[in-house]
Amino acid sequence: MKLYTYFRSSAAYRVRIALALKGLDYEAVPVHLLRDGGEQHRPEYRAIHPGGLVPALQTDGGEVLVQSLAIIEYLEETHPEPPLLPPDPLGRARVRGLALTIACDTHPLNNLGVLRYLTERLGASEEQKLDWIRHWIERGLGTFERLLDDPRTGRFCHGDTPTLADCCLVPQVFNARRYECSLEAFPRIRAVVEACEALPAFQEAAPARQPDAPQPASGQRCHPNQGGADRPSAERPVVRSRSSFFGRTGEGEMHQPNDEPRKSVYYRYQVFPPYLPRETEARQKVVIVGAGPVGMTLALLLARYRVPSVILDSEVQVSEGSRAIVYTRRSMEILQQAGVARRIAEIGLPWRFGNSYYRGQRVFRMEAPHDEDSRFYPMINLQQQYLEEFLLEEVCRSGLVEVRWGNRLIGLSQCDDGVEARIDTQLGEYTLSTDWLVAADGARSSVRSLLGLSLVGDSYTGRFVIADIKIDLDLPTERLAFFDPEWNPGNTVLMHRQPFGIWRIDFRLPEGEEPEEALRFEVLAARIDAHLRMIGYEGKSWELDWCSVYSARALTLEDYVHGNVVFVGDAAHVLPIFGVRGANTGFQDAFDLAWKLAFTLYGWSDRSLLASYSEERVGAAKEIIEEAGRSTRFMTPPTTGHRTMRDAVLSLSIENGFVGPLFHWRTSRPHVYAHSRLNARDDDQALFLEGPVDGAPIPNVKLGLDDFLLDHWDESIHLLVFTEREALPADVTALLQRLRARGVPLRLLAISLGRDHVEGADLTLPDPEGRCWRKYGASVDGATYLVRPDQHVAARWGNCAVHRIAPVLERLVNRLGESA
Ligand SMILES: Cc1cc2nc3c(=O)[nH]c(=O)nc-3n(C[C@H](O)[C@H](O)[C@H](O)COP(=O)(O)OP(=O)(O)OC[C@H]3O[C@@H](n4cnc5c(N)ncnc54)[C@H](O)[C@@H]3O)c2cc1C
Ligand SMILES: N[C@@H](CCC(=O)N[C@@H](CS)C(=O)NCC(=O)O)C(=O)O
Repeated sequence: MKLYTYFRSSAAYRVRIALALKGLDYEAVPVHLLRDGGEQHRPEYRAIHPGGLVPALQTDGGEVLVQSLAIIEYLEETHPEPPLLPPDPLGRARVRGLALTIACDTHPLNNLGVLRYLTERLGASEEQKLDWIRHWIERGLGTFERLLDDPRTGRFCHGDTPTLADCCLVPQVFNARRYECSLEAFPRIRAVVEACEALPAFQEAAPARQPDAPQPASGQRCHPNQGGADRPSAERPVVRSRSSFFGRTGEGEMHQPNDEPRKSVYYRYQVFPPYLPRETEARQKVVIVGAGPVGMTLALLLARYRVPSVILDSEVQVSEGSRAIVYTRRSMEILQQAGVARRIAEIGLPWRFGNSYYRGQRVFRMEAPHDEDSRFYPMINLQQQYLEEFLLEEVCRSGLVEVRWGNRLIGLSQCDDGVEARIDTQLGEYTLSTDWLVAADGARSSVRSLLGLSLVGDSYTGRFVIADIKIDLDLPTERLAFFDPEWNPGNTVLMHRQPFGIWRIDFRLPEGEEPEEALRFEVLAARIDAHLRMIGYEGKSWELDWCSVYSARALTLEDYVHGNVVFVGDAAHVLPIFGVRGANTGFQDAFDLAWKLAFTLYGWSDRSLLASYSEERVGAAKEIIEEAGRSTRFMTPPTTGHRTMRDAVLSLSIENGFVGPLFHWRTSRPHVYAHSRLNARDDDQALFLEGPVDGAPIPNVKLGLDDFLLDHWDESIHLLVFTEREALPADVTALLQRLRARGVPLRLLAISLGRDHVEGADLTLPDPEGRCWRKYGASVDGATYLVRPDQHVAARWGNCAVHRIAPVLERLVNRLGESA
């Protein structure tokens, strides 16, 4: 017998299980479903299976059978032992019913041809495709789980021996794991699958055991994580042929990113070629999974320490749709360090006012603080694709970061001192070893699933439509919020201007409405027209660029460091976008992590520095979750009580201006690491009436025309000394010199009212008007701030004394302590 098969085909997998259970020998002929557009479509194969699908079974007499279930029934009739169907008609009907729940109602919806139609013909994004896959698998397995709630279920689906139903269930669960569906809700399925997987027949039939399955390119296996590396193989290969139907041995090509440029009315997407290494590679220092805003920012911040990194991204182009459009001043300060702030400022739209309307009347006008010490506006609007493009340009310029497009992380295993990652590309699979792996792979993080980690927090019931339209509106760049608008009573509508004539309109889906319905063009257009009518632009023509449905979630991992895997950005936390928290929070993660990871890699500090990253950033996420919960409840009151309260605040505010601030939700702001383990125990907080406290980010100060304090910042730990003396204390400069000799980046900045040069300082910043002195509350000569590379204060003192500075420096560079 010949079985036309493909290692990952779950229909072929069913037949392989049946053949193995019955102990039948056969020749496997691999048909590669992806290579060159799919070998199953070639005329030679169509002559065997006119539908161009696997499996097909050729009997010894030359007959060709198609359809996995028909093939298994044929095997059952020709080789009745052991039976795969029960002896009684009712039992047989039950087993066939279970099998068909998978084979008819679940699997076909996720077939390769269907998925390609979705993305290539209907324009579904990769994310929508994944959503689709998971939806149908979870629905199908849900039905199966309920059907297993039956006294006839035994160790296996029906009784205590495997049947046709088990032959179908196990491959479907393989698919479910592959697409990271949660099996949490299916305890009966899990128990049955566990029993099946313990049997040699099921092990032999598994995809990883097939000769056409890709062999890892290099590296040693460590401890495979669930869903990660292949199972160890036992001997007794049933499948004999390694050569493909078309004469080539198979290398994996499963991951198929969408390589059609995404559609947009204003942005031209560039498609990058997928990457596969030609030969075994040396171990990397840092592998970052995800070329989103946070992954690329981290790579650039690491490059400042000469730490090279490899970024993997499953896609071959930048973000679909505008997504994050509002960046805060703090983000710009961080992006300035990454080298892209100027680019963003060139085309971004800065703003600082927000207007809230209730039933047609303006009830509150918010003004974000902005003064001459601000290099950047409180907010700047720019579509995420541009931000990613600018980051990518800088990444390429850095010469230290390699971006590998079309590289999807599918497995990982950790050893004591590193991580081994398995990567799937359309050109094949390979393995990459690294000292550290950073998960920046977004809200649906594969790394999180591979490590079996769960997020904690809240998900809110409200779902929101986000639509970007191109329209010419003569409105200023300000945030507009419309509470209880007449066309959408009880809900909230937000509007934001973006560059290139694009406006985002963001509103809540009516209760009970499905996202598909809300995104149907006619439905969406009617709502956009109604909104334009309400704000006085009736009949104005517009063009839709992108739309999506978003649900508010406020979730975080409890710990961001797991062995040598570190989480950042949306992979670490998923936050509501009200108050522009998504990407903006991620930049702060990256800034906190970059120096700590670099210091650990260089051996200047031990892992406790990374523990401080987790503590500080989990603390920040939890604070945001608390605040965001309030904003979200205001925007989308979850109960009648919340709605009554909110409406009361809104109506009162029409008459009483003081009420307005009550409902102004807080926007993203930098977190103060007040309880950081890195902060000084011995400082002089009380001596400072002004200025940033321990753990706070330092404020910017204008020093001259187009010259600000933070423009002078670099990757170092900084000692800011406010002094009028000729020279800095010699023992302090000597201490820094000793650490610098070991490579630690340290800088001494003197801020002087009258001097251009202070001896011992790496840089003297003249502050003739005393603006900087005042802002930092420096009231005595020698006032000193010890500031971490991420611009957060570690300590401040009224004098510049080596015995006070040394212990705090030791917290930051704790493996060089003695020599300091
Ligand atoms: C509709 C919408 C509107 C938003 N508006 C705002 C806003 O106004 N302001 C704001 O701050 N935030 C906003 N956000 C959130 C913002 O887009 C995210 O917070 C931000 O993109 C997170 O960046 P990230 O780099 O952590 O993850 P992502 O941008 O999600 O990047 C993750 C990357 O990882 C890749 N990846 C995923 N899995 C794998 C894998 N297995 N192997 C390899 N690569 C993988 C993905 O292809 C992707 O490129 C919005 C989000 C949405 C959906
Ligand atoms: N109902 C069929 C399904 C066969 C099928 O969908 N096979 C998939 C692999 S699991 C296939 O060949 N897909 C190729 C394609 O869609 O181009 C069976 O059970 O045999």
